[in-house]
Amino acid sequence: MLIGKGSDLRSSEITNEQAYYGRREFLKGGALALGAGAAASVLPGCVTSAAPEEQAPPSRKGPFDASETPTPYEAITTYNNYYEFGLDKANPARNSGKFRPKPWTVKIMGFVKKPADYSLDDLLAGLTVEDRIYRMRCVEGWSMVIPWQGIPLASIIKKLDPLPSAKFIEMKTILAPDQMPEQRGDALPWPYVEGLRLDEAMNPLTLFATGIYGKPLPNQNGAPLRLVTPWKYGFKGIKSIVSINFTDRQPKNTWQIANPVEYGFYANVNPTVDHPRWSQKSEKIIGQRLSLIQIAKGEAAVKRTLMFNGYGDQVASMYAGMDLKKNF
Ligand SMILES: Nc1nc2c(c(=O)[nH]1)N[C@H]1C(S)=C(S)[C@@H](COP(=O)(O)O)O[C@H]1N2
Ligand SMILES: [Mo]
Repeated sequence: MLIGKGSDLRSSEITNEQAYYGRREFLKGGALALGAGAAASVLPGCVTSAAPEEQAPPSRKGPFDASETPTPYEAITTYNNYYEFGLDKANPARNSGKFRPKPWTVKIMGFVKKPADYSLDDLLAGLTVEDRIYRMRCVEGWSMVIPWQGIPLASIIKKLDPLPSAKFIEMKTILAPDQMPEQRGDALPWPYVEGLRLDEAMNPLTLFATGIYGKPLPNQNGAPLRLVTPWKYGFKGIKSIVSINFTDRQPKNTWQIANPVEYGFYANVNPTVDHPRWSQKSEKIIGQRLSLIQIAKGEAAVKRTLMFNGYGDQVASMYAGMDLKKNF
């Protein structure tokens, strides 16, 4: 069954990944998993005789990049949570085609020296877009590995120059019921809101993403601007952001408002604190195509969930002395 997944390779996803990495090795890697004729390559001798580039992970790994194989573009852009466009994973891709991410304005307000309505271009002017391959773990128990393009939120915040009284930021998604069918219903209180402590917002891992696989962010992934905090559950990653408020009070976030027993402010990935209705000890890997080499290495479509999603070295110090069972 896992081997069979290899034959689901679609030309669209091959094209996207190829364009991103600029090399043909993905084609070869996919082909390896395809035919029964390749079965002999599970034999150890054949695995080691594979050409080096077939075994090599994608190039351009930076210090922030996860070593896991990125999830195919197809899966990242068709298996989504974006309730404004529908509650099923397939709905955001189907229902967001007419969403208009351009022109886009972001309102900056609160305890900050440069409050204003910024066009997206002005907000990001002078800042450098970076590549980051991050693990992404949804609170529902599944995960992906996503090659983002984006701007560290710290550089945006420095440019806006917060006042000393600013301790948190609160962000909002656009309210546009004419473009977002589910905002005409009451599945969640709209607009979607999220918050971070200022030090979390300034952490070098925290990104405002503008692209995936080197292409502009698709609507279903939160175009034109969405938050990425890879050590937190995916729901912190608020999409299509239209405002940032610098505040002295801990803001509430949408899932906490909707269900405070199950969802908190911090939402740090934590395998030792189970969700009231399910375990958080492991996660299903979405869209994983296993090559025979990966099968031979014992990789599986389920993995153990890591504390802080594996980013403890970069983030654990921010929570020193805190009871993470209470502050979930
Ligand atoms: N505005 C808004 N942002 C949102 C959501 C949402 O429903 N609305 N879903 C969140 C959840 S639960 C997850 S797991 C991620 C999913 O991001 P992805 O679809 O790009 O993988 O977006 C988060 N951001
Ligand atoms: Mo999620």
